[in-house]
Amino acid sequence: MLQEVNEMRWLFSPSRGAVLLAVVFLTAALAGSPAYPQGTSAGTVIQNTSSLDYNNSGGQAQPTVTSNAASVTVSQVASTQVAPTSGASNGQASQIIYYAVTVTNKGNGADTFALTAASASSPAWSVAIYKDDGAGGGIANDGIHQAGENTVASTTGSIAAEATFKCFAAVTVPSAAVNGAVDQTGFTATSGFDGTKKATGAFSTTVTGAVMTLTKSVDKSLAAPGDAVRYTITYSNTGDASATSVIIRDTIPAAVNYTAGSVKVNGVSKTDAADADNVTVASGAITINIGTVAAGASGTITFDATVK
Ligand SMILES: [Ca+2]
Ligand SMILES: [Ca+2]
Repeated sequence: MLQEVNEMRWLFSPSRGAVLLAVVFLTAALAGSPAYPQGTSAGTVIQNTSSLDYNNSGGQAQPTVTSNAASVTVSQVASTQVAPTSGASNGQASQIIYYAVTVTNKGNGADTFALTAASASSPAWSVAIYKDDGAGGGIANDGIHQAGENTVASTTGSIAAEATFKCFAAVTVPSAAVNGAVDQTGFTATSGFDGTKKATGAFSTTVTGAVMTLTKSVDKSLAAPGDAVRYTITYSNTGDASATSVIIRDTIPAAVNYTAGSVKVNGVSKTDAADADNVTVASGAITINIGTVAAGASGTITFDATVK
């Protein structure tokens, strides 16, 4: 932890018009840029003496008279900063959104800040604060949440003036969240030295999600044995996020004979064999591996059969 102890002594001799400044730094600091708190560091003792020179009535210079030292000790002032102060993200049901937050000690002495975060939704969404500590093979203090970084943080721990603490407000979108719902989560860092000094951030999460629909039709409502029929399956993503790992399955009715090699996906013929074209027809069922369907996208599958 960065710690800095400064001792400053001022010697001022106005009669001579000379100013002597002696600054003694007793510093134990990490490598890199030094920490300069807002204002003089708490605990710094500022000492000031005066001196006087004179001659006696006979004109002989007399020894310099030095005053006592007047001392002022700098008191601690608490202050903190949360950055960013706002953020927004989309999230899908059951997804956890991680908002990176940096808390900075803007006071002039070491301080410990209590951290809280809460959802304003009713019922409230689940919110946690995790350290950006590199746990589980992650990278510490990079502002990116890696999978193992799940160490709960209730305070920053003691941090020096101008030092920072990095963490995440982790907002869980409820599994039953409805598309378009918006949650506001507030983050607060409160000084342990002076509880009236706090800083806040506000994070807005909008629920998005994939919504898949599936319709099916056949080109004849009345067909005699031996008649050919064509089935059409239409899939669509009416949501506002991509659907992934989409698989469509169709069990061929027992009263029809499937026409071998008749499956088309968006007009492109597919083989019945289990191969790289993502369509397989086996054991009386058609399996189509669609993969990802973007928001607003749709597609059509057709296959032919003959009524037994
Ligand atoms: Ca990280
Ligand atoms: Ca195939």
